[in-house]
Amino acid sequence: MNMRTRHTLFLLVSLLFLTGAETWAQEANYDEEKVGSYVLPDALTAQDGQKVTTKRQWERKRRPELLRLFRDNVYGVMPDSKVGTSYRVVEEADDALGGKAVRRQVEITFSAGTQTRKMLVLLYLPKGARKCPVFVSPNFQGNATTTTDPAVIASQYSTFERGHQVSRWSYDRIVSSGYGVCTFHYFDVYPDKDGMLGESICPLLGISSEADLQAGSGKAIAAWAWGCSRVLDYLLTLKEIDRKRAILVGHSRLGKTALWCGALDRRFAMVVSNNSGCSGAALSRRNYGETVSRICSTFPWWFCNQYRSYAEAVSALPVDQHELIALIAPRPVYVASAQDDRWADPKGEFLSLQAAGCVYALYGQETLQGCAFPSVNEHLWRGNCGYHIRTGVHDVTDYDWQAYIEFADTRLRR
Ligand code: GTR
Repeated sequence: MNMRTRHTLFLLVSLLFLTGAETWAQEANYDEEKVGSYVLPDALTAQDGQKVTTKRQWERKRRPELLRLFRDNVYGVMPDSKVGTSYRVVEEADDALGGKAVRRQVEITFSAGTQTRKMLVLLYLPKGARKCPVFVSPNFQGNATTTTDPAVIASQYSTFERGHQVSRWSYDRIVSSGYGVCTFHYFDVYPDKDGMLGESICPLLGISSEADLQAGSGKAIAAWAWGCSRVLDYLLTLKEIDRKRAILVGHSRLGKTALWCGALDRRFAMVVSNNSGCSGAALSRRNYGETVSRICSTFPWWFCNQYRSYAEAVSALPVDQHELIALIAPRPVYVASAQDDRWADPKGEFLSLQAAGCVYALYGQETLQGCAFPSVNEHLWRGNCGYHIRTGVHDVTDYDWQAYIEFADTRLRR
């Protein structure tokens, strides 16, 4: 095939793809009138019908039950198998971010038998930090895309140029506010493409192919969540970090990941979902924007296999996403939406956080129950539940980081 034919073919394929994407977008419902009615599962009614009225009943019975239901029907988990872990500081300097920060880059090596896998962690700490709070947030395109800092090493699977997503990372503001911040490329754990199970961390944990998956086995989201917990293991070895103030932040698919990881790993003292949308913060039963049906057909490798069985029967799901947020209670949780990110259903994200309130109330906290949907760029914070919808598109901005810092400042006291 000559160059010209190739080029024409490429244009044709792109056109087909774009028309396809448009059809999907047209099919998505953006009309509030057409959302239809739905009944959410009650976070405070156990499967055997028992009503949960105390935090003890929640913690002893309903919480573990919901964790199992999310594991078996939505995300799955990584097997418990032991992997060897070693840390190697590959680069360190104390003059980063204009002299404000210590930069440390650490290679984590996981091993099982003869297999190994490496993860590269980038950490900025306020200079002289002792027991500082820390944000943990995986990135989409590789560590070097989060900054223009020339010393940051490119992540192994990244093909993007340095600084490509710099606008999403308010490192200066974070460090100036007294917080550490730590990131890693999510591909280091599980490359975000179909058919990558065998090329992910999973083989080290005993899952090399689809045939090894069992009920409750997770794939990409579960693996990314596992990765966030392993980074936290490392951070907890550092004297500069306050082990009681680690905050997990994730955007979009990594916001879904943050919520699931925060539910599983209670060492994260606060969890932030930035524009996580369908199968993240947004209620699945609301037919608005992206749906379970759509997400299961586009991204089947994100979820446990059982999730697909609800694609055309969302009302049969034994859970909805407000219960995922409730699994974070009583810890601070922040859900952020963006006005033009209709695909993620901002209202569904808000309603979900609001509905999680009944569990926060068991802990005697104020909640968003009864609050009206806020105006854009207004902070709606009650007790440990924080929400905003900012102007703009699906993204992470300095506005968002500023809110997360302020929320953490007021909720996570030393
Ligand atoms: C979209 C997907 C969303 C969201 C987003 C992202 O294509 O439909 O669920 O996760 O990707 O991660 O940016």
